[in-house]
Amino acid sequence: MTEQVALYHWEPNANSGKPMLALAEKGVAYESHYTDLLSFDQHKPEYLKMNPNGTIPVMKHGDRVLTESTAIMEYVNEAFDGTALMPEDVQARWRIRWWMKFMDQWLGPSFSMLGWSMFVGPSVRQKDPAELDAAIERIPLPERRTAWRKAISGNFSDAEMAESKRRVALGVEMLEAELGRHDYVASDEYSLADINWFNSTYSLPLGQPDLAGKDRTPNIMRWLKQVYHRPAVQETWTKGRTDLASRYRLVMEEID
Ligand SMILES: N[C@@H](CCC(=O)N[C@@H](CS)C(=O)NCC(=O)O)C(=O)O
Repeated sequence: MTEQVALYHWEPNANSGKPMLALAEKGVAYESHYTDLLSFDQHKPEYLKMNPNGTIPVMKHGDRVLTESTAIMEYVNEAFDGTALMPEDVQARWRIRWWMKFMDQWLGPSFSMLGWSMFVGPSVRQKDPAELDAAIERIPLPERRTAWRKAISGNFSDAEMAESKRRVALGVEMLEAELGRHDYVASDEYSLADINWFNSTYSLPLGQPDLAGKDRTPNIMRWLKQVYHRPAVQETWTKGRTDLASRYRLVMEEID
């Protein structure tokens, strides 16, 4: 009997979107557990039993509990049949891992800081302050407690914000150049690197029009259009419940 897959995810972006898109590309049916980051579902005791770090996503496959979004994508690609999301060529595989590592370690946290200051903080700020304090106290990782406090109070420092903007601008430049060399990120085939990067860059033309758009970054716009049109991407975005899903639809209209 095939083992069941269950995915605990938030919106189909950033980290949650990685296993969602990988599973959809492979045609693997999964039990979807929407885990509402804005209601702090990821810090509830039943969730912490699966992932003591209190971060999303978590995937269960049979009795295996898997964490770390990029590592989960690699697992999905290897554990299931269907479209290969890594090419055969060994150098291309290295390049894909290079690009994913760069995003996860260096650039992703900057995209995240901008997203948290513009979307996550403002979305929860109006909740009762005592309730918010208690919710923050339940967060297991001290660095996530700090991020939540800063997002809620709008207290990311000017220096932190400037550094995040610098990194994002550099990342966009690198992506534009890379997509001039290859059809997709790191290779000429759609791969895990595209999923990884798309999840942080899908709304660039809307959120950062000074950095990305038809005139400034034609390669990124061509790539975004290709990725937006993938059935797996469209199907996955029907699972979005917040304003991020409306942003996805707006960009889709703009690039068509
Ligand atoms: N390295 C982890 C990071 C996971 C992560 O930080 N996820 C964010 C959402 S994109 C989260 O759960 N934040 C909730 C919180 O900090 O409370 C992964 O890639 O899975």
